[in-house]
Amino acid sequence: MIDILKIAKEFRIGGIPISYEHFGSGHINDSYCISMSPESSPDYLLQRINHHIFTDITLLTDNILKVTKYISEKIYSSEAGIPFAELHLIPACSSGFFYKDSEGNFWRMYNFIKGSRSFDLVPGPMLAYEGGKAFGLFLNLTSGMEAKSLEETLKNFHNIETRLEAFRKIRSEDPCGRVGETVAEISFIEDRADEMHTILRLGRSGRLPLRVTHNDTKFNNILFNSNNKAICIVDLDTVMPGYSLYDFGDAIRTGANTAAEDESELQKITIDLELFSSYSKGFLETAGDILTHDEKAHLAFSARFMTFIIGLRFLTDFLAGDTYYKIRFPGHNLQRARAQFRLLQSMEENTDSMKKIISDLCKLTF
Ligand code: ADP
Ligand code: GN1
Ligand code: MG
Repeated sequence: MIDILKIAKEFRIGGIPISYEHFGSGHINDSYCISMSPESSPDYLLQRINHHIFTDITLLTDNILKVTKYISEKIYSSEAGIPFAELHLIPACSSGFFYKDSEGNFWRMYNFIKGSRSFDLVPGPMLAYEGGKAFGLFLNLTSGMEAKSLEETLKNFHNIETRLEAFRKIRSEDPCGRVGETVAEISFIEDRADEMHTILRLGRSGRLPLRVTHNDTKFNNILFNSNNKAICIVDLDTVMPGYSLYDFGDAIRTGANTAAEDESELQKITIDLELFSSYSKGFLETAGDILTHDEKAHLAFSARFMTFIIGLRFLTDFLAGDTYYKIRFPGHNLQRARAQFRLLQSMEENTDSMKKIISDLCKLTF
């Protein structure tokens, strides 16, 4: 049993940690909200970092320090009033901003954003709009940072070429004998594989600017206050050089879906055009000024792309024997992949409407 409160004391916190609660529904790290005594002391968010995935914790931490510092300076120096709460890492008592325990686990701590909550499913268009504004603002605020000033915490994270290569390798090796169950999903992937190189090709031909991007813009990585205003972007492990289209697309994948990411009843899964429109409106209000014509022209496609690549990763992990994502039951990754592919089909059926929504919002024809 890991003694969470003991680990919390390895950080420079005000007060005494007295209780904790397992927090969040992420697939990679483990998060705990730490409550303190006296009650007036602020709470903290303690996280065990998955070091099998993030193998260079120093590099990861340096990236997070750079980004949180940059955003905090913007928040404090802005006269216009940036509506974000400040997020920062808490120093470890020994040195640096993480702690390695005797079993080799890596831990870090953030200030807990008081009174905040996140949503796995978007409760309605107003929150989608707020979420869009928040991720757009994140992109806008970090647009002054040199993308290359950050390291790649996970190489080729959204690179479709390497993701397809990994998938095809596992498919041919079939280490767990699961390929037989996934024949339909495999042909679904291969039918779309070529088109899904669009963003990579645009990027390589210099038509997409490399930016500081978040790269994991799941809706539950936005914190909202009790008035349902978005006040913070969290989960900064994958903030690194990338394309804005990845951030927009991944947010739509979870932020405009009528069902959960792993919904088993596929008929419940569709792209909700009202949520799509609201998220896009918010995003373009805060990021529209910095985006290029090519970026805007591919926003609708990016939603299909990110849904495809995440479905591909779930299926690859299923075939590999569930080594990457946490699962709650056997077959969970296959169920997640099927849900993503159903969502992608719904997006394909609604491609014209999605494109029209974006071009109307941008007042441009693509
Ligand atoms: P994971 O990698 O597991 O998704 P996150 O960093 O996203 O981890 O944290 C999990 C959840 O914890 C988030 O979805 C959010 O609800 C909550 N959370 C994360 N950071 C904070 C914070 N600093 N203050 C309050 N809640 C937070
Ligand atoms: C993982 O940690 P979490 O749950 O926010 C994954 C994302 C996927 C997401 C799918 C580092 O994010 O890339 O989009 O699951 N993060 C990493 O739900 O692989
Ligand atoms: Mg998260």
